[in-house]
Amino acid sequence: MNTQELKHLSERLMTGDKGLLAMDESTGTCNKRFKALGIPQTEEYRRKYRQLIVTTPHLEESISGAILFEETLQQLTDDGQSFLAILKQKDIIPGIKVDQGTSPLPFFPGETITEGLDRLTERMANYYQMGLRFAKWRAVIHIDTDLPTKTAISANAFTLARYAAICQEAGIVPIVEPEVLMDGSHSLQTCAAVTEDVLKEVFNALYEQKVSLEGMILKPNMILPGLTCPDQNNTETIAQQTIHSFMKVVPAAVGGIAFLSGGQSPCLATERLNMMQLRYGPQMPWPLTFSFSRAIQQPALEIWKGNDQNIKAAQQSLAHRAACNSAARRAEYHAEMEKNHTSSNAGS
Ligand code: 5MM
Repeated sequence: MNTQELKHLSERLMTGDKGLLAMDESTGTCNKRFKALGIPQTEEYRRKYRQLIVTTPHLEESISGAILFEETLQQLTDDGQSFLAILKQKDIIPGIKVDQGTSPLPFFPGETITEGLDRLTERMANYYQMGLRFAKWRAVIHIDTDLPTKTAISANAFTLARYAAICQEAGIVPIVEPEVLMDGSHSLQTCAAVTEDVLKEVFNALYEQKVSLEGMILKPNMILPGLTCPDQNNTETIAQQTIHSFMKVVPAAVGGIAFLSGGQSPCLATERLNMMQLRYGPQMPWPLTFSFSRAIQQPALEIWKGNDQNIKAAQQSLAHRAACNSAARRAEYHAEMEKNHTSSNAGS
């Protein structure tokens, strides 16, 4: 493992005021989002959509890296350029989702384990050859009565650490994504306690497997009340609790933290990131940014709807959301920026 190279790569991903764009929806997830908007669920429409994203003007001003799905690696634009080549021209580092989704965890109803370790070493070497320099693996943790169990937390932590070690051995920066879901009526405090438990277990496993923390990026959930919790806390409280929890359990050596949006509305996700930077920016030991999928893409998808005539407007929306999140990273985001962008709150 070349730890210096990995550290340098993670610094490039976390550079300045930029963040990551997650465009790695698996076929099932992408089709589900297309179906809701009446977009044909075909490979060609997925290609058209990913083409719209990677050719968006000014995207590179806010985005340092894009996480891709396997299918996208082979796809070309209408004029025959590979998506990977376009990203590289824009100096956006291409990454790849390498997990193969979740399966039920045997004997633990309601819980899941992420699949994809089989032959990962071999796959990773291929990805490196293709020019991919970072990867992503998502573990999913459910909150419910008596959930999550210790077994689900430790099985997922062990698997995340195995994946991260395999990445680093191949010269690829791992994005480690343990997502505690927003689904449910749990409180902010419950989300904080569960997220802290999960992160403690994840960092123990990473340590056991000799993963270089400087050469990895954590992609966590923000600390939020459940979607149906009657007490929806304000932005100030969410920012305070999120940073408080992470300061307790995320080692200072970690290359960076890049949040998932998890189903928050685009504006709220931006506003909360902004508040964290505004109140706690100078105290944080790690760079803190975004790695959103829905909170960047959903308004653009709703404008595009599969219609070529809407491409330009959809791209403007995508670049706008990316720019708002970049402003949030500088603690300079404000509601005025949403004027003339009426769909900014879509997609919750
Ligand atoms: C939690 O999902 C990740 C971040 O997206 P949001 O910002 O929308 O929460 C996302 O990267 C996710 O891992 C990919 O979309 C792949 O998801 P699937 O369900 O297709 O494996």
